[in-house]
Amino acid sequence: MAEHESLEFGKADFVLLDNVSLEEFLANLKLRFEKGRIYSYIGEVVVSVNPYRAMNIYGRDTVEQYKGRELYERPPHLFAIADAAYKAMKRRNKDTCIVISGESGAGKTEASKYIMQYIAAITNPSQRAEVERVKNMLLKSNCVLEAFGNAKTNRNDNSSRFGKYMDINFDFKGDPIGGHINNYLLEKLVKGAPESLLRSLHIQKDPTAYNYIKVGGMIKSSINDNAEFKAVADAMKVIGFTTEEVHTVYRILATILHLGNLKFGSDGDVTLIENSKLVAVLGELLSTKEENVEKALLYRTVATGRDVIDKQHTDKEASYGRDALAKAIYERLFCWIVGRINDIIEVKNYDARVHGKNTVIGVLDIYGFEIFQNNSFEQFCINYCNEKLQQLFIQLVLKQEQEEYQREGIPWKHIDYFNNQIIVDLVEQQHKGIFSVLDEACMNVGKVTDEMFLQALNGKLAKHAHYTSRKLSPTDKSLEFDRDFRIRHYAGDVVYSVVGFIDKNKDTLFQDFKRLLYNSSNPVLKAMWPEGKLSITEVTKRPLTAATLFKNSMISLVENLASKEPYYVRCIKPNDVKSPLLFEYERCKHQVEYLGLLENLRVRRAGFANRQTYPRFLQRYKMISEFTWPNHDLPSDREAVKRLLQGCGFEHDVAYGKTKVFIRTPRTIFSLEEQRAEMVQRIVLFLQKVWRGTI
Ligand code: AD9
Ligand code: MG
Repeated sequence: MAEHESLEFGKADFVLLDNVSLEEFLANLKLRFEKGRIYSYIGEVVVSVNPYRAMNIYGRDTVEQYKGRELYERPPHLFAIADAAYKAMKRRNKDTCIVISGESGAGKTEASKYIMQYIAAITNPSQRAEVERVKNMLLKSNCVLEAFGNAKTNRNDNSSRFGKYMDINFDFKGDPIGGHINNYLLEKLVKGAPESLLRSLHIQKDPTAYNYIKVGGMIKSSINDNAEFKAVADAMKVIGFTTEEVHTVYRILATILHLGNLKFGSDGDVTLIENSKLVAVLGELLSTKEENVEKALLYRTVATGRDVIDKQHTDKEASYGRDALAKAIYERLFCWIVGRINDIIEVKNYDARVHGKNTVIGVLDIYGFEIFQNNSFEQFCINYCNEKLQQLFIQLVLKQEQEEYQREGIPWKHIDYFNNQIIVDLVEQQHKGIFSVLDEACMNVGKVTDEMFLQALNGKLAKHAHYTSRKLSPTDKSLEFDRDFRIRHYAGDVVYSVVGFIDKNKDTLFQDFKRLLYNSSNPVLKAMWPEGKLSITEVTKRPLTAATLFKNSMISLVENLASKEPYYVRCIKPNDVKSPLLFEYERCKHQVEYLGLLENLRVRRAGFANRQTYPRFLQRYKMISEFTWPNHDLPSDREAVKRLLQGCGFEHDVAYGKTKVFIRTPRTIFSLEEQRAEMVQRIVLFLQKVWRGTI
């Protein structure tokens, strides 16, 4: 329970509510939001409501207040959870992670930045230059990644279009020594993507001169382009990008803009480029010959038996190829930037044999659950990712917790919750899952259409409780025949349009483009396209599909998180109009429901904050009781622990399982820790006296 807060701000920890009901939960959340208390706890889970205004709660003085404190000693704050994760890592030498979830615009990315900032602020007390350097890199890398990976959407002006998981590595002293970033599925929509950055290139003053910016349709945004651009340029320099690399980045961005303006037409049987002057510009930007650019745009080299022939595109194919190229270039650029940042921030010169194990805090900031007017393959992947994370949360917080009480024979009334495994399976299961059906459709290049893919889904999933389509529910007018299917996600129903699923899932970039870019005389560009060195006859192997790559990366992400001690931040978006005053009740209620916060609270209220095996407990605390110090003569460790806790007056706050003791409130642990520290001090003083011969 968090102290130092008056009740006029509501209950700082939902555990203290008089009744666990949705109404009480929301009333408390609303009251706190209105009083400017944007953070609350459910035990150790932080619930955060986006304030949509600058809060004066992240400064140096606040950092000092939270540094080294226990969670319940101060009002709820992100800093407290960051400190808890940091302490757990330091004290127990354990890898920890902070998982931030919530829907688009709920405040995840901001939260991840405050957490990073806190960790940077509390580490390196001895001001080692190397640690300062690493910290600076970690913070700066964020700015660069956001510039390239975020976009304005109608839900968030600065929406992350990629998922990010960042590991921060620490040395034995707890100072950061490096890091690593994993990025997940950058939404390859050039439209609207790095708009502010593209515009800042000043190729032509009027941004509407570029088709790719125009399709984005959101020229106005709240972000200050020039300042932003300069910040990014500076950050890249600080991180260690060379001048040549930075120039290449600009050239690539300019290339993308120009590509968007290329027009194809036909003259009889011949496809041609109408504004051919642009081809020369592209050749120059890509450090390659103009005629090679033209050829790659208009022709495709195909191997037929032993012959290799150039096949001309139709103008439609050529336009398609152009867009695919622009997206692919952008995605490559982004992955290359992440790779470069990783090269620079990775842990160097750390010898575990000399310095001990290096430990990790992972911070996951991944796109939130999304429902747009029009939902496509990207939303499908994003929402699948959220199902995976919800499953992990269920596994760790709800399921394992309850199973452990059962195993240990602690009296426990089971708490019901919706297990979303069935939806995870619907997407990822071998053979029957949606990804498998999609991959199968993509095997038959050119023959299977999006509609046929939908028919295949209808055939396979007709009976699935979480899947439907117009064919399966003919009366449902909100679904279009041959286009839509609906998934009942844990967070709500989403209708997806199959249009584009097949194209987006395949690696559709013509090999000719890869060769073109690999043969660039710009070494940075060349390095981005290593597979372009394969000759035409070598490229028969089918690349993995986007769905398979994404599924694999999600599975390994979840494995990685599950191996660490998790801390959770659950973000809530109070309204859709970015208002600091509005708490839209129904919207918030929906989020509280699907985030499973009530179940979380029920388990927490019935549960125990801490558990330890009897021997481990004794090892740590035996010095505080005359019955156990230096050794006990009771029949079992279990009895000894009982005796110790009775002696301290904590009997009411604990339960004795088969192998572990369970402690209900953190306060008890804190008190045990204090007594221990006091005893250790006394013992040390005593021993010093013995050594000096004064006793
Ligand atoms: V998305 O899934 O990437 O589209 P996020 O990451 O959940 O989304 P983000 O952190 O970008 O949302 O927050 C959206 C906006 O809310 C920010 O740009 C801020 O204007 C605002 N925000 C969020 N958290 C805070 C905060 N702690 N203090 C002030 C905030 N403003
Ligand atoms: Mg974000």
